[in-house]
Amino acid sequence: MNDYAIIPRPASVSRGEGTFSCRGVPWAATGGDFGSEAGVFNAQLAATFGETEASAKIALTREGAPAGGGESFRLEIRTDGIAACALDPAGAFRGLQALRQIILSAESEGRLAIPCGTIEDAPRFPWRGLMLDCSRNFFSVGFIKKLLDALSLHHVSVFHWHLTDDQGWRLPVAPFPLLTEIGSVRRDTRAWRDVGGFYSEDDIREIVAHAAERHIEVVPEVDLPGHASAILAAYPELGCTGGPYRVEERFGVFEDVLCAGNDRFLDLAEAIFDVLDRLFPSRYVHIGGDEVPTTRWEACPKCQRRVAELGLDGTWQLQSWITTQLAGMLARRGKIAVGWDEVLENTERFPLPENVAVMSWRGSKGGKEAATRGRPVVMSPTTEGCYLDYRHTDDPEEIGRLGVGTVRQGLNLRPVTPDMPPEAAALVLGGQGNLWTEAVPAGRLAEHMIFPRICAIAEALWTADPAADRDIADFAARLKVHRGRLDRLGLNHYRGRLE
Ligand code: TNX
Repeated sequence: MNDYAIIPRPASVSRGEGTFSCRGVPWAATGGDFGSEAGVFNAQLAATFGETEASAKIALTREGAPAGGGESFRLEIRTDGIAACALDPAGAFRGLQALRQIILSAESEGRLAIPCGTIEDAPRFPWRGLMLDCSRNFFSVGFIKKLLDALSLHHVSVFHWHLTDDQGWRLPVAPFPLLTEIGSVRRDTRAWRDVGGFYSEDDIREIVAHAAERHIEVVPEVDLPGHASAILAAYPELGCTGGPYRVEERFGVFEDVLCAGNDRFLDLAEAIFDVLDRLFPSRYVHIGGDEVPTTRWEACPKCQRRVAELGLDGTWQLQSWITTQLAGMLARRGKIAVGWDEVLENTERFPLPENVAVMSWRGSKGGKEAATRGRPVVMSPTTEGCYLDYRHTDDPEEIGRLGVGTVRQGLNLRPVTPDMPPEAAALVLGGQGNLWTEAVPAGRLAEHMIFPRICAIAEALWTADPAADRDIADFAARLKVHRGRLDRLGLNHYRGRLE
């Protein structure tokens, strides 16, 4: 078993002589070369153990750092002090999070000494993400900040923020005020009440800053042109039939999507991207593109006029035209569009633009195809444990079926499939777990769905272990210790067997 029981498993751990005594040691680092990282680390520990003065015993330094820079780090625990060494702030922060894990378990087990040793580490993939659906259920700023803090403990680097869907629109877009006024509220038919909410620009800035301090990039998603009931409820003229529409109170895939023949749709997209451009520093903007039925487009004179004007072979090619329009708008803002793997389809007349990254969810075949076609790829296949809304199971009868997930699947996530040519493999940015929230309100249940599966996914994306099946026993042994950390942070987690 790996010493220190860190998740994700570090590339190398070597044990030294003796121990670092933590008796009376204030858990706070002095900034050295990385003031902001020390500040966040100190605040994280203060939130758990109470405020203390910074101690010279934990230092941040460029000296002795691994040459790679970026997120790579070296953590040294000696009898007389601890040093997190990195060339870049991201590496210093990741090193401090490994240390936070060590401290959390020493404290929660009441241990008075930490064994000396050195950890050297660097990630395999840059994109190690979690997606949270804040449309089907609304999640408060406080919940998201707590979650980001927990994710940062596992070196997660991307928070994919699903901001819009049929059941609620969460993003203020000034030229279209009804999006939030009408589109953010739905009827909860089971509870007999209206539910919803949206984020103010200040809320969004607060979350983006909180994430950035933890070296987590926030990638916003606005799902177009499907999953659009909330938009249509606010602006019925953007639909093919003119409505009436309502913010959906049911879950599923709906035939009413944005009208592809109406230029106001493009104005709306421009306005949305202006807001996203202003509030989100990430180079990536997710444009959705999943599950878009063409039923309404088939019967809509305006859409059919568009089909004729563009000289398409048929209605089914309209979505690929929309993708090129949206990707073009983002390219003009210096952004890269990300789409669900449906954007790969029907691209005979409008090829997938160069600047579109593909998120593979219906298995990994879309991702493989996208990378082979030269596009960047993020893997989050339903088939490999990435769907955190799927119920946990340890029942051998159920394992492998769609709709259930296991920790082992997450641990065995392989964003680069063995049959990918090297040029394609080089385009795989990484992967992520997705928490869709049709059945998951904010709070204890959401945490239970996320943990510990995200710990396993984070490990699969961080470590470069080429073994076909990762060592579940080794992971399980570390997780046993790690659960104490999750408990100490007040995070709920699934406690079943790790099948
Ligand atoms: C499919 S994954 C969806 C979501 C649902 C999810 C439920 C994807 C791009 N679309 O709209 O919430 O399944 O598992």
